[in-house]
Amino acid sequence: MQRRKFIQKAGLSVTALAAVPLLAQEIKTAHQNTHKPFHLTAKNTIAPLTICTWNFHNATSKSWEILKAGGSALDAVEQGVMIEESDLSNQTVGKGGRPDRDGHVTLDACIMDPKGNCGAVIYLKNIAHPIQVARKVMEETPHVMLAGEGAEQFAYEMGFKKDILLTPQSKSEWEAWKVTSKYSPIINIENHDTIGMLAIDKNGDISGACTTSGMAYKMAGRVGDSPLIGAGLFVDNEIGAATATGVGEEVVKTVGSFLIVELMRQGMSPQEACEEAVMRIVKKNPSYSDFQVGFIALNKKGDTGAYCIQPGFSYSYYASSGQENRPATSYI
Ligand code: SD4
Repeated sequence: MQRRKFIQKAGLSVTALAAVPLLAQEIKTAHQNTHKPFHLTAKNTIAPLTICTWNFHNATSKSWEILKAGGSALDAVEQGVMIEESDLSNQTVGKGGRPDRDGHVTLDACIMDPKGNCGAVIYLKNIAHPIQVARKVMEETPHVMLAGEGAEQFAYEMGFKKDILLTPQSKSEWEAWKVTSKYSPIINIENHDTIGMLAIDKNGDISGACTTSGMAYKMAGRVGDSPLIGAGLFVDNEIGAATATGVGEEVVKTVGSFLIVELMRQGMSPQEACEEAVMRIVKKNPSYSDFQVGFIALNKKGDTGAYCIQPGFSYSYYASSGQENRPATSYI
């Protein structure tokens, strides 16, 4: 009712508003009511809880270990995703990631805490744990994002060691690609491994992290959604959080993770919100059947959801009920 009233009255011209201060006050009140923080009741809340994109059970195991011991959601997501950053067989995250088309491994990551603070690194070379650097950007600088050489320089100043990120496996695959393949921005739908992780700690506080080497054989300098707050990851401690995997360009165009959190604010469940975010992409892009995008989300109560374009996406879930690989439903 309040909302309808606000919409009707918002249709009045600015001059009319200025001339009727009482009405302006009413609108302000209605606006405040409409945007009243949406608090989910603590009743039936599942916490602690951790989820991540794909079946990265080692990552949720690590994250759960921290949460179970009473650790913060922020530590849980940072250390959880670091498991994948260290895993050389994961060719979409950290060391061992596939390079760009010029043979350089460039990493993107971001992290967000319950207070809404965030940090990100973009196009970071030679550092094995971009998520840790992202956290340092959040905690040790007045900025939220550092890119390229500046990010690398900052990492060395923070004590990180230079590392060679291109493994023999990724190097030989890249060399084969140079001979047989041409550049295509479409990720093979079977070939996604970016990790986005969300967690709620015992205090009910939410954090998130996302880390990737991005699209294989991308153009030099290309940045996807994963380090962009709002696109690859968004956390609002009053509402919930969301994160993405898949073709970053599509996620950026719809500001997918922010969209999901806002839809949850308006009353959607995490599942409904993920579905709506995928639908926005599908509606805008007629070639949706050629690429994958998947979202996962949780709300303050600990309800979770996931949705994607192509079949085959799942997420790892860990709460006091145990660890599960939960398959996501898909548009196709
Ligand atoms: C990107 N979203 O850079 C990432 C890629 C990805 O699984 O998610 N791969 O566009």
